[in-house]
Amino acid sequence: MNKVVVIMPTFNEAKNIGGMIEKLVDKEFPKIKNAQMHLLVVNDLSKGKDDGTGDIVRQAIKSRKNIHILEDEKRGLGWAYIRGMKYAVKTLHADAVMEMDADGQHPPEFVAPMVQSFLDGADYAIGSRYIPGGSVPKEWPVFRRAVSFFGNLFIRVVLLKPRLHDLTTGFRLTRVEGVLDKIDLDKLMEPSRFAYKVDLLYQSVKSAKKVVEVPLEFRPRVEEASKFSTKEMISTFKVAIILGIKDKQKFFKFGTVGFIGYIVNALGIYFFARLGWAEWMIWAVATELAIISNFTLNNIWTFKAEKITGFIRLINKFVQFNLTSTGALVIQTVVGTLGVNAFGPRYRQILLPFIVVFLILPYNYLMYNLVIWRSWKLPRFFKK
Ligand SMILES: Nc1nc2c(ncn2[C@@H]2O[C@H](COP(=O)(O)OP(=O)(O)O)[C@@H](O)[C@H]2O)c(=O)[nH]1
Ligand SMILES: [Mg+2]
Repeated sequence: MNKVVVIMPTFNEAKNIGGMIEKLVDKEFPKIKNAQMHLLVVNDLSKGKDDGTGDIVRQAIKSRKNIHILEDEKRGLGWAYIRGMKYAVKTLHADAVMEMDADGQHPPEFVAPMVQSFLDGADYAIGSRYIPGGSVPKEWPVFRRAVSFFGNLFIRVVLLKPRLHDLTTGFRLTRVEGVLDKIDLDKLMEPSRFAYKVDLLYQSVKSAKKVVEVPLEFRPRVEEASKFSTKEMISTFKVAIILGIKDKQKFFKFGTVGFIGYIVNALGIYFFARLGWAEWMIWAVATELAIISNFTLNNIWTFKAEKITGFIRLINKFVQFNLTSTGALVIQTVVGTLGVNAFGPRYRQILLPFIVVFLILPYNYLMYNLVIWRSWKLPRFFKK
């Protein structure tokens, strides 16, 4: 049976944790029949002012087999999750982990649908406040709602993730195999802050084949005050912007490599013509040199994270690369010919940049990401 570990970070949550354990572990867990449910509390100690959250958990552990606790000096929310996730994978052998708050804002009855989506094949489930069925607390003033909504919208745009609606939620489920085990937790950005969420989401969505959003009714806090602050918000935006730029860096590299390919092509034509080669040979060899240059530079630079290695694989991929390049040739020839027929030969030079920018570049970028280096995952409906 699949094992799901709910990781719950706590920092002075003595007023909330007892009730949470009763509702989650005693009431909700037994309702989930087809997964083995565990709770892992990651408690950060508050020097001198600790409210005894850990003692309450240890008391609860005495009469229950599926609760665990990790306790340490306070290092921040991201670190708590990192420690928790490592422990859940290595020691508890979890098949999936969940992120969940201790303060009642994530109602325990919303755990079951998340687990169900995992059992139905989801690799990453996002507890979403901004899809039908989800909500933010009615008690929230307009300003707080606006900050949450627009903050989210901003991150959706910056990260180019318009299909996802809640990128800052703290209620999520991650499959270990193929998703969590692909992430280097020691290298998360801003691990001491709430901003860890954005990097973790970004990396998880990259590896997850099936991402689903499950409605979450986000509730007001039961007791005590939130630990979220303007500082946390700013660092969250910062992480989103850095990740967004990193994503576009790849496109910039792709463009640069394409430009170098163009220079190689032009130089080839120039030199081979001076050598007095047959016309078709000049073009064929110069074009192939550009293809070789594009393939090599993209492999070691643009797509270095997905670098193709090994002689046989390189040859295979290089043949594929030539085929997709032929596709570009066909597009350019067909659209160029049609365009000149429609508008007249005077438009030949004007058509070229349009064809390159609006058709060839997107086509190549798509092919490289989907077929050659496979850094994008196809959405499910393309698959059998
Ligand atoms: N272990 C640990 N837990 C934390 C820390 N900061 C916040 N938490 C816990 O993370 C959860 C979410 O924090 P909360 O203050 O409610 O943030 P909000 O829901 O965004 O307003 C709660 O269960 C907190 O107890 C921390 O530094 N360490
Ligand atoms: Mg909270």
